[in-house]
Amino acid sequence: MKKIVIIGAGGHARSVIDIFLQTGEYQIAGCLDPCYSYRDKIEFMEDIHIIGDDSLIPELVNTGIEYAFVAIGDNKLRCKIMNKVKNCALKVVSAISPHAYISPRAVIGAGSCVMPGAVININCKIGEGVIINTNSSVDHDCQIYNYVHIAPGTAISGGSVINEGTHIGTNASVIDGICIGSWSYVGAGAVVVKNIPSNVMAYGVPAKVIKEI
Ligand code: JB2
Repeated sequence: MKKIVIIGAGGHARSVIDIFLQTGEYQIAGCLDPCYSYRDKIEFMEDIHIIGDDSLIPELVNTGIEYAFVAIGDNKLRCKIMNKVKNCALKVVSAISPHAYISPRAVIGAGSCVMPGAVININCKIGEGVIINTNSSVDHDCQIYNYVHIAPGTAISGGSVINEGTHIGTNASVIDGICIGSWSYVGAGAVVVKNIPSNVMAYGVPAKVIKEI
């Protein structure tokens, strides 16, 4: 069976492992997490252990592990670690819940995860290292760039574009045809009815830019 390492051992890793255990496609060889440095082979969940920290990444291919998934919620950190993993011989895969709906005409990049209850509709392009979280929806013709996080319950309406690294908070709504810049942060429950630039924090109903970040 194909062996996979999970990078990170927090709440997000637990959710991603739950998907891999359901799909049965990979054997989980363990997790990498910095907390390994001060404890030994920690049991993380159900016979899955923390087997080391990120210094192990370059050596893993020599131990028969070919695949990796970076399961860290923080967009910047996920981007940084995914770039490190790509420079080694590990293949980055996606984690798609069997309880998500994904149009056969949508495209999903490597290292992205789609959680239970999520809907990705026709002609959507989802980049690499993206999180489409529980019960969120991305309607037709949207473009979601690399390292974006669409948090639980969020609705992105048709033809919208969310640029690299942006976080759309829990239960936010984005009307159709909106463009949100890169590395911005849209707060929980926001209702986005106008374009939002890059590197800002915006929230409220309707969403307003509060500050640059
Ligand atoms: O450089 C690192 C590193 N920095 C922190 N490399 C590796 N391999 N792991 C790192 N970590 C580890 O990520 C921490 O030691 C910790 O074990 C884990 C982060 O766990 P936490 O539960 O705090 O966050 P998360 O990223 O698993 O989940 C967040 O994002 C999800 C999408 C939370 O906000 C969740 O609520 C959310 N669902």
